[in-house]
Amino acid sequence: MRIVVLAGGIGGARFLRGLKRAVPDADITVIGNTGDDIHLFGLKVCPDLDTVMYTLGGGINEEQGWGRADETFHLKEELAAYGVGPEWFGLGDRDFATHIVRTQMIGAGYPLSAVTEALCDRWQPGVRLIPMTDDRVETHVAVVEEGERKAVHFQEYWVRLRASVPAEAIVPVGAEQAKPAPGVLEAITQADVILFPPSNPVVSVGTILAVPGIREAIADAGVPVVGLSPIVGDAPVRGMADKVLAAVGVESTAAAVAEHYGSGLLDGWLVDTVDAATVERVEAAGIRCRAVPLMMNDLDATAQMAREALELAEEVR
Ligand code: GDP
Ligand code: FO1
Ligand code: CA
Repeated sequence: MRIVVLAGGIGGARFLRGLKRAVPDADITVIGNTGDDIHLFGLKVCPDLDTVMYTLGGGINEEQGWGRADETFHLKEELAAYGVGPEWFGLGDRDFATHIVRTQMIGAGYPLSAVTEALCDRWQPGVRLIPMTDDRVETHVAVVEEGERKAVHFQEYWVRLRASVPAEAIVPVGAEQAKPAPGVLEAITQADVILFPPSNPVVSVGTILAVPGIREAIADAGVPVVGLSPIVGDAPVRGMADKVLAAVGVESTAAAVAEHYGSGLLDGWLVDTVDAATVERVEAAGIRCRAVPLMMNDLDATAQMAREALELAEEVR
């Protein structure tokens, strides 16, 4: 079975671990979000690609969900001693090596997709991880901070500001001009099923869908497209997805997220059992819906979520 998954960072990566457990023989292609990417200290950092790679490759900091296990921060401290920031972004020593290798290869002329493949040679994530595009896309957020309107990089909004200031707009800068990376459209066209994991609908899955050609290819693939809600009991399980949903005018409920994707894209939607009362609303929008446990507390529970998603895909096929 060929499965395509559109993934952000932590939610996508954890779901993928369960999916691999549920269907060990599946051929899984992950289309990764690169809108979170940021250039720091002359290096290109790809948080969501790295979160997927480290999580599936066994190098992730499990408690934190991002960054490397067994990490130290000597380099960051030395940079700070020179007064070189940003101090609000925690790049560790082990993680730095990834960004150095990536930046060196890009400088030598390799596209990000080839670089990602090379990095995955070390980590062996057990899936094919492709960035959504080789072109530069950076999500920026229009905020009002201390009465002043300005645009900040998504990482500054998310990590420094903790999404605590009002976001007026979220713009994947460069997306309109970006082309899907080699292999992205081919994987979608050849897929037997397409899954949206419980990733952020705006700044993870939404950014991937903003690359011209990807949304259209998914809608036209003619195979089941099934998503799992990142919103449980009217709030994100982790993080601040409610803030970015508000910025695009979508309420933080499992049903509203399904409607936001729409029946033109989504055939099936899983909500958590606590949201069972919304199943009817989602189905009224033309999307087949089931309520099942959606908390990724351990690998067994996550694998069961993946099985439920694949079962729903068979129902709507
Ligand atoms: P990020 O890039 O690291 O923010 O990760 P993603 O975009 O892939 O996923 C973020 C989303 O994962 C958040 O909106 C969370 O609500 C969701 N999430 C995290 N853990 C769980 C879980 O156990 N169950 C569900 N349903 N969603 C989760
Ligand atoms: N998230 C944080 O909340 N604080 C950090 O200092 C931080 C550093 C960081 C470094 C490398 C990396 O791959 C991810 C990192 N993240 C950090 C997570 C990252 O900001 C994620 O993109 C967002 O949490 C949302 O997707
Ligand atoms: Ca992300």
